[in-house]
Amino acid sequence: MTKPIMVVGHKNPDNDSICAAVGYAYLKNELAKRETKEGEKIPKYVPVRLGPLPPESAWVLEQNGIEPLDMIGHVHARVSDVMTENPISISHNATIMEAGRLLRQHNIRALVVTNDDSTYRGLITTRMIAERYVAATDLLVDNATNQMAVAGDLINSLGQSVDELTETDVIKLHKDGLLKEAVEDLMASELREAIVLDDDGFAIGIVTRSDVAHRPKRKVILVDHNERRQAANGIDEAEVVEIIDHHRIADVTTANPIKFLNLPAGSTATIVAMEFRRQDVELPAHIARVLLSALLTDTVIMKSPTTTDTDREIAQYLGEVGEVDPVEYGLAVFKSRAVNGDVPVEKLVGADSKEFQVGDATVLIAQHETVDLEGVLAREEEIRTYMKHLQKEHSYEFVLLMVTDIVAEGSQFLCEGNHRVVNRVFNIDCSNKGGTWMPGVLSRKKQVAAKILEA
Ligand SMILES: [Mn+2]
Repeated sequence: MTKPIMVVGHKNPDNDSICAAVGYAYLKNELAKRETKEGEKIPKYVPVRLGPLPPESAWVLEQNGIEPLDMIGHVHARVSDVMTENPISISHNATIMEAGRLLRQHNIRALVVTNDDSTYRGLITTRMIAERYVAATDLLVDNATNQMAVAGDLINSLGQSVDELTETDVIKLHKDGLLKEAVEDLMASELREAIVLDDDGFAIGIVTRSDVAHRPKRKVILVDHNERRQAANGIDEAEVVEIIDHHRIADVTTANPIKFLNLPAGSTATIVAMEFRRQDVELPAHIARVLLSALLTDTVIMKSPTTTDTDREIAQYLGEVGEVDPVEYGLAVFKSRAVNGDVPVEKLVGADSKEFQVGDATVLIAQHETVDLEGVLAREEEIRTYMKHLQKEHSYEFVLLMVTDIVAEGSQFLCEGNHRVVNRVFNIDCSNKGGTWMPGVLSRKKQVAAKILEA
């Protein structure tokens, strides 16, 4: 079975990472249907996420009748990527003859032995049966007349119960387990097979040494990032087959040339929408609205200086196809974010936070967009305590939080840790109680991170 290709945004997903993944997976599935030759298997593209769904994304997906994306913990190869599903089984009460017949019939080397309630009990393999037969020669000793005794023993063995030969000391795996670890265990064991059990103790798969001889890689398409530290764990072991992004070119590497589409647009969703037009794929209204929502959150309803003419043109196009007014739709999307007072501080600071490497140091720049700046600042003490905790726990040089007021069009800077660089770059003292108001600063990427990285 060919495994689906995952379309995934960055860690700590924002609305663009979610919606660009949804939109691009839709586009790729349409293209796959168009381009796959008859008789060939159509590849499947599945949007996934690396963290909690932002509240506005949950709202957008629900409004447009799209199932929430599955969350994945990593892209390392898993046991389920190589296992043979639904292994052939035999009751522990069956005879060796019946086991032999099943093994021949299915041309396999191992059978799952089951208990009376069909749960897994052990394995019986061709090798165990062969060893049993070889053992019959023990009766030979030095007297030729004993050959009859050997033949008799062999005949008896056919009626012997499977139970007597069942190996119960078998490596047990979980389908979501890391393949790398399974391989190590399997190579160190005497048996050539390992069994995959579900939570109820039923055998759902079997993994043999030959299954793991060539390590399969999981295929992924990255959207809205091309930086390893923002990518799924295990990205170095996966096969990145495409990248669609609007961030600076960073450090994800590939073994082969790939489609790497990077444009200085306001959102990845903008680029995805352009791809629908370029490839001449019909854009349904609900996908248009999903993409529009991401364009609008990433560009703060086109107020952010990252907004390009292309974004404005695409927003209008998506509004027409999606039958909504872009600005009104944007306000509805922002309104769907939880009210400030309800947001736990971990989310307020952490939901949209990104790590950056500045020389030898790692810094964290977080952003919280709001329509109620006062409400957020009323929680300053709680927020700063949490920022200090984050800074210590991850040894960040500093943690900077931009509380962005999208109506007033500016950001309040709060900083913890060694914020010398922030002070110097912006000519402020951001450790002051209440923080520092930065009028016109809306974009973390262009107006904050870029300046700090250049400093
Ligand atoms: Mn983005």
